Amino acid sequence: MGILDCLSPRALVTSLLLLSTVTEDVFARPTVEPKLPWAYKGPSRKKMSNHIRRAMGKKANNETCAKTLAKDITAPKANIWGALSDVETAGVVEWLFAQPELNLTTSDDAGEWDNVIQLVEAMWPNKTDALAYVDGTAAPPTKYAHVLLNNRATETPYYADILVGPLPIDNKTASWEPLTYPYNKNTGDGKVRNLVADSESFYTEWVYKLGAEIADITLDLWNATVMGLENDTLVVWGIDPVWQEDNSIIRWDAFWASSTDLFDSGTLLPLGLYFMTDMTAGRDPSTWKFEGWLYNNIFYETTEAFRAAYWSESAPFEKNLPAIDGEWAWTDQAGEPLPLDEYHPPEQVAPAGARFGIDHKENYVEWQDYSFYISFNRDTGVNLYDIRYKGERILYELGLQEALAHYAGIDPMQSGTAYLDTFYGFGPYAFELVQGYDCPAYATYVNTSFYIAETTHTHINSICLFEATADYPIQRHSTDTFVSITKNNYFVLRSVSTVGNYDYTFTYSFFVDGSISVEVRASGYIQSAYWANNGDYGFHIHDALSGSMHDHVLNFKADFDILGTNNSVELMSMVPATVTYPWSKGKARNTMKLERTFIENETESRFNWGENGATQVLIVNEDEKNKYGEYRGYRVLPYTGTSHLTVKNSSNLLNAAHWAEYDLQFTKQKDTEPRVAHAYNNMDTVDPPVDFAKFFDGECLRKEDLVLWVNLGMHHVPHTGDLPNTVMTTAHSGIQFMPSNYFLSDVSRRTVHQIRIDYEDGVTSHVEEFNKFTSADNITTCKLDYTPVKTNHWNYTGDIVVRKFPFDPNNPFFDTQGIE
Ligand SMILES: *[C@@H]1O[C@H](CO)[C@@H](O)[C@H](O)[C@H]1NC(C)=O
Ligand SMILES: *[C@@H]1O[C@H](CO)[C@@H](O)[C@H](O)[C@H]1NC(C)=O
Ligand SMILES: *[C@@H]1O[C@H](CO)[C@@H](O)[C@H](O)[C@H]1NC(C)=O
Ligand SMILES: *[C@@H]1O[C@H](CO)[C@@H](O)[C@H](O)[C@H]1NC(C)=O
Ligand SMILES: *[C@@H]1O[C@H](CO)[C@@H](O)[C@H](O)[C@H]1NC(C)=O
Ligand SMILES: *[C@@H]1O[C@H](CO)[C@@H](O)[C@H](O)[C@H]1NC(C)=O
Ligand SMILES: *[C@@H]1O[C@H](CO)[C@@H](O)[C@H](O)[C@H]1NC(C)=O
Ligand SMILES: *[C@@H]1O[C@H](CO)[C@@H](O)[C@H](O)[C@H]1NC(C)=O
Ligand SMILES: *[C@@H]1O[C@H](CO)[C@@H](O)[C@H](O)[C@H]1NC(C)=O
Ligand SMILES: *[C@@H]1O[C@H](CO)[C@@H](O)[C@H](O)[C@H]1NC(C)=O
Ligand SMILES: *[C@@H]1O[C@H](CO)[C@@H](O)[C@H](O)[C@H]1NC(C)=O
Ligand SMILES: CC(=O)N[C@H]1CO[C@H](CO)[C@@H](O)[C@@H]1O
Ligand SMILES: [Cu+2]
Repeated sequence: MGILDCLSPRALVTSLLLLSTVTEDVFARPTVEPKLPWAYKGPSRKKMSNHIRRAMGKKANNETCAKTLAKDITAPKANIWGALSDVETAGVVEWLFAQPELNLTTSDDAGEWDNVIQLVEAMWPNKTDALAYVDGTAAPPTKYAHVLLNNRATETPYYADILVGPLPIDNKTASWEPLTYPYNKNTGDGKVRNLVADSESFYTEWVYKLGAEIADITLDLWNATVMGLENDTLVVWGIDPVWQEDNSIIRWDAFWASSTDLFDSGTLLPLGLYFMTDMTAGRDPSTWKFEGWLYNNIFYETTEAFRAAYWSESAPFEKNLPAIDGEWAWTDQAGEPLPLDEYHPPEQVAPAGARFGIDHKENYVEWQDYSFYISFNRDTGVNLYDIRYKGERILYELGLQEALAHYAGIDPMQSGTAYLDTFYGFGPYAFELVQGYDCPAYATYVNTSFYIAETTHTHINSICLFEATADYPIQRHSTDTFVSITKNNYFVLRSVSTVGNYDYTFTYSFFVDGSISVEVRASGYIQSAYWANNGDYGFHIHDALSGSMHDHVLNFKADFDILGTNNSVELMSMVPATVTYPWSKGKARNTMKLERTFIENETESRFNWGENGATQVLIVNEDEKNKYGEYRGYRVLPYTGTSHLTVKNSSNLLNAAHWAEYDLQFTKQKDTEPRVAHAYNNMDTVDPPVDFAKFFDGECLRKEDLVLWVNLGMHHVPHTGDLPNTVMTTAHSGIQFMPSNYFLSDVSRRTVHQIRIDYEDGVTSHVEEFNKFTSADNITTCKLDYTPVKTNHWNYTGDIVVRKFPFDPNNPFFDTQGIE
């Protein structure tokens, strides 16, 4: 327990008066050219980018630009956060099948009552071991596999996280043990119940039986049935997570029309009929209880009651319109083309080829003064590690933790829905990117892989890396004698995960001023609601549709290491103040001032962006003051809107997503608290594998290794413009991390992509081009052609699969399916 460790004094609240000493007219012309200091002299691990420069120099100048991908470089250290090799995975799988006590069945042969391997992936190393290797001379941490077993050969099916190793597997040394330390479930045995073990029975046996029972009604309402026959045009699916209050397991399911074309419009076709099932009794479908129908906000406890009401002659049954698929729900070009739209729009090219390097084996990237390692896992997709600027680590880890979409509505389907998306996983759905659309045509791509059913699937070209020039400068200033202006060239890593109906585009950007941003944009199909009676929960957006209100909250881990791991969180607020000054002739002046305070411990470390955005959140190193006595640090600030969960104490989520409750949450870094959630938190919302609220046990946060868990998100009330798909212009949330007194001045001054033009009396007197390397040869080191514009899209292939058991590395095949 940290309470006793917390020896820091009570927060020192100091007020600072900012007395401006600038007296000169800021609009006056400078008499001497300002000498712009390049003041930062941090320890440089090595001269970065020298090898990138050499690689660029080697290029023949008749190469076309489209082919000048990132330069091959060599990572300074192995990527200890990287994926298992094919051989390592195959070794683990073979070994697992040889352990009789695990009683495993191969996925192809397994039914609902067999134990299967759900997941095999690299176990992430403890930070302490990782740093000893990355920063020191220690050997790389011993490799283990994180395996998730789906144990269904029992009345009480459960998932079990286990650790297998060391790797590579050797029959003499290999062993497995329950993996418990990263989780905090009360039972603490690395197991969580499986509430979806009988999904197949549910969606076939149970649903088809009910579908047949009310076929007379569905035929009359919609000329459609769901009975497991060829002519089914209805589909049934329901809430997630299932209701788990009071030791009962209840589901609500809804009837939807099937989409009638290749488009994925199913979530736009609700029909307004719902039913309840109580599955508390166990796994056998004969023990499940049908609990009633809901239509038009009227609940019928039995099918007989529903049928009687439906066909009643005395009290005519009120039928509502069904949602009907059509062009309104399809995404292809439609309508009169826009003026001049047939001409090609402007396009960026990379005339010198890529100006960055990647070690494809280690997934290590260098761009200008930045470097980082890429990691990829099933649950959360991309995570970045050891993000450095000029060799100095800024962040140990940065990446998505969990994403929820919490709906509400008059009906139990919308009311009961609060998706926790890592259940489905961001890794399995990080599909191949579309060149020239998701990323510029000149981007460099990285493959990613995930394990499923004794195979490894590779998403080809699923992460892209590229440089771009913003359509606005990073700096400018004009006077009546000169203008100085600098391009905003920045570097991007992007991946897109399509989890069900929604496409999340994740963008990590690195800027020349030392700032870093994380953004998420959403597109794809909304999950709509049936409109009847839903006016308090969404706009009426189509004949039978309500744009079902929902919150998106996406949690990111930002493990800052500012000049070491001893960091503190300083809050600096601008506050209104009434102050009498020696010069104010005894009069109080209404003005404002700064208030500074430190977050002392985990009892006060969860909070929201304050009113009026007046509070700066600074992660500083109190032992690293700059020469003016200010702490060097990084500031965290919203880039575009963010959100936390509106619902308090959600009946759907109970203890499964306490991470969504605030905008910003700081904890002390611990190897036992590596992730905000477990992918199967939705299987036990009362006592989930990871209950984030338990992270807050009062530990000290002054001069400690800190982790920020920050939420991005959107309060989404879909309007007509969300049809057919939500658009990424506005479905957008982002956060920035910016240096705050970290350098002695703006480090973007180093870029040569700036210019100063002096002029007087209508005549240009001097043009200072800072890029001294602008000979024609250097500008065009590759042949500019229009290849990027005409990207060949016939090479989009989808995922490649390699069978692991039996191991068959030489016969890869194509199959793009996240989870079978
Ligand atoms: C935690 O911080 C609060 C507020 O600064 C303070 O009241 C409390 O005493 C601190 N707890 C410990 C254990 O230091
Ligand atoms: C590029 O130039 C080199 C050397 O002049 C030549 O060997 C090579 O064939 C040329 N390549 C193309 C694609 O024209
Ligand atoms: C092993 O699993 C099978 C189903 O795959 C089951 O029938 C059998 O009872 C299980 N054996 C043990 C010892 O649990
Ligand atoms: C990682 O840290 C946890 C918690 O301290 C510990 O239980 C575990 O053994 C460590 N793992 C390794 C490989 O040292
Ligand atoms: C390890 O054990 C398995 C199962 O008993 C066996 O098939 C395999 O050949 C063994 N491997 C080695 C290297 O001994
Ligand atoms: C009902 O659907 C069937 C096809 O499933 C179609 O042949 C029939 O014309 C439809 N009836 C009406 C009234 O639309
Ligand atoms: C589908 O076929 C079954 C069996 O022939 C029939 O009972 C049902 O009415 C059909 N459904 C529709 C929508 O026509
Ligand atoms: C991605 O996978 C494809 C297909 O296996 C392969 O051709 C390509 O070289 C891989 N790309 C990288 C960067 O490894
Ligand atoms: C971090 O703080 C601890 C004690 O709070 C101290 O022992 C350690 O030397 C500090 N580390 C650095 C790099 O200053
Ligand atoms: C949350 O709601 C449940 C009932 O749904 C209640 O038992 C529990 O006490 C509530 N918790 C809090 C912190 O309000
Ligand atoms: C390009 O710029 C470099 C300096 O980086 C210079 O040495 C070289 O002569 C220039 N020209 C060519 C053709 O590389
Ligand atoms: C890079 C690559 O795979 N290019 C292939 C794209 O597809 C065409 C055929 O459509 C092949 O000829 C190229 O080799
Ligand atoms: Cu949304």
